[in-house]
Amino acid sequence: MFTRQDGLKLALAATVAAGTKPGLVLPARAAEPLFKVPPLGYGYDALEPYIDTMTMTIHHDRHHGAYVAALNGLVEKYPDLAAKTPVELLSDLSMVPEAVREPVRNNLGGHWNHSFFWALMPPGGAKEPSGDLKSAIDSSFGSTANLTGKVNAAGLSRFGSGWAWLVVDKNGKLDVISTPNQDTPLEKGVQRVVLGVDVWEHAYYLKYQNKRADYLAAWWNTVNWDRAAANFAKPA
Ligand code: MN3
Repeated sequence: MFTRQDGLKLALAATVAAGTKPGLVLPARAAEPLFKVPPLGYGYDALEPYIDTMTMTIHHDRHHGAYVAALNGLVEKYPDLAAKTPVELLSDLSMVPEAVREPVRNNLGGHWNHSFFWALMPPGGAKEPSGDLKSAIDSSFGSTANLTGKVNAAGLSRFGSGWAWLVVDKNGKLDVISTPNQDTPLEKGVQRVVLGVDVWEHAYYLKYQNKRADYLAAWWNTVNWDRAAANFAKPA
């Protein structure tokens, strides 16, 4: 979804549109915004009854949409940002000018996190892990049930807003981590992000209100383990 090639292409397009080198002057307003909310690829109602249609609609169109709108505003002011891919920027936020580092962390992070999240949940895939991923889960956690318990605990103990993740850490081992706000696991130097769950209240409040544990328990029914296996097999 965010390949280096895409980033370069986009940067080149922005440069051509501006008719000059990136960063020297503000580019002309592009006809097409650089960042877009990716289509879900399935219906807003496809994850019923686990995630309700209204939540999916508002979450995807408005919440994710707001991160993307803010991000496009940032890139308009700082066109050099477009020279790097989202993964490159989020993996090393020190390369982002300090004046916009926090908004980039929040809005590019929000864009990356949500794009990852939607792509993890298309209906119809495997309902449980198998193959290499299953072996790695058993080796690291003992069982899939132990893994889900650990992810749920990470999500429940995240005070306020954030995410819980299953990652392949910098040493190549599976690990469960949590990030606050829209921080991504990429800045932890992980090799791969296998799965993740949004525990912001906006992800569940309409249906589950304050019962984050009930949301997390239901959420596992939406995980497409074929997607998780593909994430496990390739870098973020
Ligand atoms: Mn969210």
